[in-house]
Amino acid sequence: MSRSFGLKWADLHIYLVFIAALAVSASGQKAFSLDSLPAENLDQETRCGATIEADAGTLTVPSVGQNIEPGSICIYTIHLQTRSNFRFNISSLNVTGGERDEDCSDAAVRIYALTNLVPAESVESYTFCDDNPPPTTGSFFLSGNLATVIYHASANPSEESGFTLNFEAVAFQPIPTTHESSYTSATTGLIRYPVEGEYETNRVNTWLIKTSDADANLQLDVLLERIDMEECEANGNFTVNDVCLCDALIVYEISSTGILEERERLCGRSNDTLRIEYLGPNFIIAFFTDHIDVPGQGTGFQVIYKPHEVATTTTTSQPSSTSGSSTAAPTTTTPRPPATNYSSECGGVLTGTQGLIEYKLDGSYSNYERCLWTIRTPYRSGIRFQLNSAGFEPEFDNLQIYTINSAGIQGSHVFDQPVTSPVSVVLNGTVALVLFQSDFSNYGRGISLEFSAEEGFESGILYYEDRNTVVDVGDTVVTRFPDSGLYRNLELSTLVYMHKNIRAGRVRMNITSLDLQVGTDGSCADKLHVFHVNDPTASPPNNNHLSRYTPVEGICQMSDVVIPDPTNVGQGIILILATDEQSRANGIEVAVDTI
Ligand SMILES: [Ca+2]
Ligand SMILES: [Ca+2]
Repeated sequence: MSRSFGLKWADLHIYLVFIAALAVSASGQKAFSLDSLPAENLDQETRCGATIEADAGTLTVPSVGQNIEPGSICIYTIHLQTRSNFRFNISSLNVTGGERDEDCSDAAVRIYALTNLVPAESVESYTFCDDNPPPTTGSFFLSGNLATVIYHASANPSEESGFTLNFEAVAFQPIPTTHESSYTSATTGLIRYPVEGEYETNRVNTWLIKTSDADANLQLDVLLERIDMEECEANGNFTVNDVCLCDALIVYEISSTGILEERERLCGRSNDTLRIEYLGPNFIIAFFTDHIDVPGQGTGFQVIYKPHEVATTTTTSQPSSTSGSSTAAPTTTTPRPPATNYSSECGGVLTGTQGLIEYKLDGSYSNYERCLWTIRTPYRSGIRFQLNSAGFEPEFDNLQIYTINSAGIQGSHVFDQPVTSPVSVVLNGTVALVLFQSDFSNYGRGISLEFSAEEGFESGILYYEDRNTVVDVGDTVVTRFPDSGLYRNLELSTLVYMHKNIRAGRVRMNITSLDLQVGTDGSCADKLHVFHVNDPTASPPNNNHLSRYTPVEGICQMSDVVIPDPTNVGQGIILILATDEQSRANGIEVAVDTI
């Protein structure tokens, strides 16, 4: 059984659940330990950073038991909650590269004020290390209510390396600013703020994107779109240079040595897409709004980021560097992507902008195989599938690809011929099911199938989760979806249950709970689609093993199902949950076993 969770952070509200573990009351004080942060998709070992929302606290780096990679960086954002202006003191500091290092270039703790109220070149900041220590008097101060603390770990750390930073808000007058913050290490993402309607005034929101946790060498492309926010000019009293003093979106890049640099500052309105290429792997997006409650302030912005795509170099000529060599045309070697993008198993979830399935590539498949992989290219609107090789029995054994949308199956393609040189197809969709099936006789070599996301983006889906479960004889799998709480708006999620061995039986499903939003006209506003994997009833060759079980319009409440349901049976069962942009409910619970 394999199971995978998708990115689920596009709306920062989801992260407030995580942050609740850190949040303290306005006057409370708490030590922040990374251990108290719930696991995201990443081991604590590799994660180094957090968002902190409090008026006072202590940041200890590393936290107990934490192992910080030499030379890596850790990033924290601190949002004061009710008062502004920071008082800091550093109660312990052991930050040194070993050599004399007055400019702290080998290792450092850096603190920056993040604000739209001063120009980029005037931002307040501090840099400390052993050879440039904090003031001996203890305290030092920083304006505003938002700071970022960046730790550049030494490449040659000692056991004592690290620091302890205490902070508190010192302004006397409380300020009624609402803060929200989020942290992610996902290498691809979409931030739309607000998800719908107009943003609220008097807020500071940050998104800390630290993809170096996943890959320190990433370069990112960041697209800023749908910019629609208040600019001071609209109120008349400001010069052009001051227009971003009211509401503003700022993109801060953080270098591999922990130096923060403002890359973009935007306000006003634009339908153009602003593209930042080759951004480093770590950045902060900060959105500031002022206290002026002007109706119609704007619908916010959208940010899409992804690894920079290197243009594919297609070698068409003989290799030029091999003198005297008589090799044939160069063979393309496909580097193996990370594990989430790669499968050599019979089925699973692959997520990423590209990936590879190699199934029984060096041997033969068997008769009666059924393998189903779920492929997700997050927030992208098309997927290219390239079959590099396959030794199918023509027509009777094949690879069936189906893309999914809120209506069910969106597009499909069947590869049913042996392949020795790559063939490819592009299908519209952001998620696909890939079914390999072999019939009762005659088999051949396995398959190598690559996928890669196309250029376009799918912005109609904000949330997803894909699960893919292999059910063996005697297993009973009970799934509640979502695990807890309500499902999301604009969600498109998939649940797949495949029988491990179709010669040994089939899977059976009972829907034990179904609570999705019903529209005012009684139709399903949010819907569940069920498909079965079964042999077609038509004469072979058979290239469509998926059949719809639920009505075309989907199902959404218990009156739409029967229990027990003796006909909800197949070699595999596929559930698709598709929700609209508003009103959420509890979701589904199903019990799956074998017969
Ligand atoms: Ca066959
Ligand atoms: Ca809904």
